[in-house]
Amino acid sequence: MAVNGSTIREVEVLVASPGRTFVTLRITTEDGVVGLGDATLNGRELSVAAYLRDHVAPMLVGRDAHRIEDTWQLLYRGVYWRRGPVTMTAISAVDVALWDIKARVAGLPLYQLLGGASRGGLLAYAHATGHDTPALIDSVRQSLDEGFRAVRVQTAVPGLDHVYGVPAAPSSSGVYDYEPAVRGEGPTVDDWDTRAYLRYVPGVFEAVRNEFGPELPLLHDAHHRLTPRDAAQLGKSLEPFDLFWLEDVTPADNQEALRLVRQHTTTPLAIGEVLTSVWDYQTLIREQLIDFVRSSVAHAGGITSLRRILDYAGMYQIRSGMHGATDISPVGQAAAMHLALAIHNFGIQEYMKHSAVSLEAFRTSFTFTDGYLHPGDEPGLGVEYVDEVAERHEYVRAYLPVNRLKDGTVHDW
Ligand code: GCO
Ligand code: MG
Repeated sequence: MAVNGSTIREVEVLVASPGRTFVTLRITTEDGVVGLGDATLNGRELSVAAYLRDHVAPMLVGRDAHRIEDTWQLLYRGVYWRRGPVTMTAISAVDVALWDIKARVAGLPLYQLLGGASRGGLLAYAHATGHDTPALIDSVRQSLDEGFRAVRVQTAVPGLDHVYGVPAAPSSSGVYDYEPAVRGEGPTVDDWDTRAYLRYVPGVFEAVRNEFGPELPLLHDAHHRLTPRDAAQLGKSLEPFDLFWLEDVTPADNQEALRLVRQHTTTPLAIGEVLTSVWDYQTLIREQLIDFVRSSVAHAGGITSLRRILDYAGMYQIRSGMHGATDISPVGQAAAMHLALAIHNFGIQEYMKHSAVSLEAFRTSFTFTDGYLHPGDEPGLGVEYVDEVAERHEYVRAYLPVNRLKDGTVHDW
């Protein structure tokens, strides 16, 4: 292949833990144009790093960086083995880095190449949490004070010591400290009891609604823990509190589980942060079993592939709600914002702010104003990787918690 300015010269896999672990792909062309992609898969980071370093990088050097679709198909179809989070995260990183390069070469912010802005900004939602209802109400108020106009509400459950979305210790910060995943030799253990949860949660939403009135969009994440019947009960019991969405009610493995939930409740359903391709959504979208697609640009095959999922969803009035927890790096968050600004069927954007140290390692140019995100108008994604800072934060292994029932049985986390 003849070498020209857009030929890929170098592919680097950067692993560092500035505040939490991020894997970043950096692709450089012969002309010295640099593109970044987020390759972070929380708790399994080094698998993606090895996949990229050992198998993908050697294939990319010498290719034309502008051939994004062809590269996507090569990495997806060309390996024979299909899908899976490690493969799809690796493909995502390459895809996003190539879009970053193309936009930088064009001298345009990426959203311009995706069709231009369809709106002025992206309604973002915050995470609020508390050990008890007064603490939770304080946490919601804090989010509103920071400018948010939509809030996800997670609560402790009496009788359970450690629950997803709630700080491990009653702390004044109100920040959920399982993000990042816990560093150590193995996973910490959360507790679970579905009946206790189903009894308690509706009262919490009643208190939050009473405090903040009918307008504020409220969201909740059930984090894959319920059976279809339990999920239907939860959806029904939350109907009076008019949720913006109820997320991940059942494990996403079985798409058909959502049929029963849908038949019994009008509470809007969001699903998919662990889904990685359009095939994972086939039944969910075609049968209109969900209202929001939760996949991230970082795990569902990049801009190219998530756009395919969202275009398909748009045919059924299903909107975006891209995953934006802190395990999506600032590169992945920026990519989500460019895509979200350009598509027609945008719904809402999760925005969990990164720590100060993470943001020293990734210089971003996106903005958050009066509850709305905007990716900014720098060429490309608008994110710079600061090697000197990242290199000071060596990789530290970390695990997401596991979940167990009272009798010790492993449950979905
Ligand atoms: C969310 C998510 C996260 C995940 C985390 C796992 O809705 O933001 O559920 O909190 O638990 O991204 O890596
Ligand atoms: Mg979630």
